[in-house]
Amino acid sequence: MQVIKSMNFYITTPIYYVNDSPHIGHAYTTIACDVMARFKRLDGYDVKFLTGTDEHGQKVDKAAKAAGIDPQEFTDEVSVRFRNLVNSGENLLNVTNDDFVRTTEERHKKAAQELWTRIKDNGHIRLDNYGGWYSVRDEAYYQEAELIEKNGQKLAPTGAEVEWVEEESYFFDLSKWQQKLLDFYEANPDFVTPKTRYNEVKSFVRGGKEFTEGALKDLSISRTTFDWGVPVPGDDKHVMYVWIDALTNYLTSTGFPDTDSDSYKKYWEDADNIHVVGKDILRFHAVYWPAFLMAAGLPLPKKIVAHGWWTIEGEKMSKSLGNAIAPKDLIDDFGVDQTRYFLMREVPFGNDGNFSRDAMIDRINSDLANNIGNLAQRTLSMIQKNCDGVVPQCKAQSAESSGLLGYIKDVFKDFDIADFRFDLAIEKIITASSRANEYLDEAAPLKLKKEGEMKEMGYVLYELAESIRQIAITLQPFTPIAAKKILLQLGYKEADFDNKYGGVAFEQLAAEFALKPGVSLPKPAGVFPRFEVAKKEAS
Ligand code: ME8
Repeated sequence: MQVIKSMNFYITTPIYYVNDSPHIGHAYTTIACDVMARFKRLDGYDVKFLTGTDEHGQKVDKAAKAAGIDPQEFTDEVSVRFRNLVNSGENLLNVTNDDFVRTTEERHKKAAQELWTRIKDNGHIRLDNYGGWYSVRDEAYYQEAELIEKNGQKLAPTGAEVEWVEEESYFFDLSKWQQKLLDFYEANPDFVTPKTRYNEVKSFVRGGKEFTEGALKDLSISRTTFDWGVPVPGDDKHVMYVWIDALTNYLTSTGFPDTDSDSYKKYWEDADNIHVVGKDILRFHAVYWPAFLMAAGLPLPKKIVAHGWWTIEGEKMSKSLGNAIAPKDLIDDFGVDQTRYFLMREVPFGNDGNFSRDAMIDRINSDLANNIGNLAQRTLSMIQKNCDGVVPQCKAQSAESSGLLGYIKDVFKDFDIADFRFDLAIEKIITASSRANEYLDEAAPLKLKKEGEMKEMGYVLYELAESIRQIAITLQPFTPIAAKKILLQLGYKEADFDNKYGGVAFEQLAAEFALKPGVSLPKPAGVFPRFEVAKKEAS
């Protein structure tokens, strides 16, 4: 039996800007974090999962002005769209976040001001004048040398428009952290995942292949030309740069600045704390954030995980193409479990991915309906019809290490999502299910029945039902609704899900928790319907 761990696990999504409507890219990060959070709970960890909205800065201020309303009213309205994706609203994505932080909340302003004060008190902030390029879309400063020219216009390397900004500004002495950051990366080679991104970050801080002193410039961290932000402590003329404000959200939710609180100790000081982000914002998380924290004398997160970018039917998502897909549309069309499954299955985490309806329909039908769904439906209805709806007897060694169950035991040995490779964990589940389907065909329980081999038939059905139990346990983080339905059809009760694990814990994969012969099962019902293209697409 697996030993229950007492480790704390804290996982966060980026906090999303409220100037945009949620799309598949936001849903992807949030679902990935949820799958990991559920996985860790089922594995015995004490988990905290945080998401939220980034509500300050010039970009949001401009969007509010364009809508003709006060920024607070604007953010109150639009942050609901993001809240409705998660557990703090309608929960369209069926996720299990424990908190939702909005940067306009008092608790957050307090945390951001405290972080600023600590950095300032440690001598790392000074007042000066800033003159340079700023992109509102990226909420980022760029050096002249980084800019690209297109049709005579200067643009950020991301293609965003830039404007020349000159104002009094507070500066963070980022240039002084170059060597300390490099030492830190060297000592913590797993700080950034995947490895290619780790190398990218190191190279950025080094200033290229060879170490270039001064590659990191001091960072302007306050603005005076608008006021939609957290006021700088002791100087109300300035608001904080939106990124120093936003990054602090990860501390806010742990109770910071109350560093004596249990939750701060548990989830910031003594946790495996991980920030999951898209590759677009890796630099902020893997360079600025550790430097801010070191300067404030606070512990650093354990890991930054960067994922790739989704395109839609081969095209970049963009406002001008109008091709962004709203998570709600996907869920309405395909179902929430199916959407979660597809996004986690389709790309190796870290790589870019492409969404296409055809690929989605193919996955739903081949993996979920024809493979897992069919296995459960065929097996459970045979038990219903031929075994009086009661778990049949097993061979003495069935739950041990022979035949189908031996094979499945090997597949699920040390079941894990290593390096955020959701696709590989799912592959194991599909391998187990495919083998069970083959066994069903080979062992042909109905043929055994015809031949009067009722006992043998029972043995085969027992092995299949027990395999399905293990498949459903491992499916829980990915497709929680269907996995639970299957487990209920195998005799589990509601109370088995309402516990600290959030479901049937992975320790129950062990043989000692195998199905008990004689237990009566409810009538089965299909859990993964086929997606009928003609019917749906025509409507
Ligand atoms: O950057 N593919 O917020 P944001 C995959 N507020 N993921 C995508 C995506 C795509 N096409 N588009 C967006 C911000 N994302 C800041 C973060 S954190 C302290 C502050 C996801 O609303 C991805 O996770 O622009 C990306 O990092 C995030 O949305 C950016 O969200």
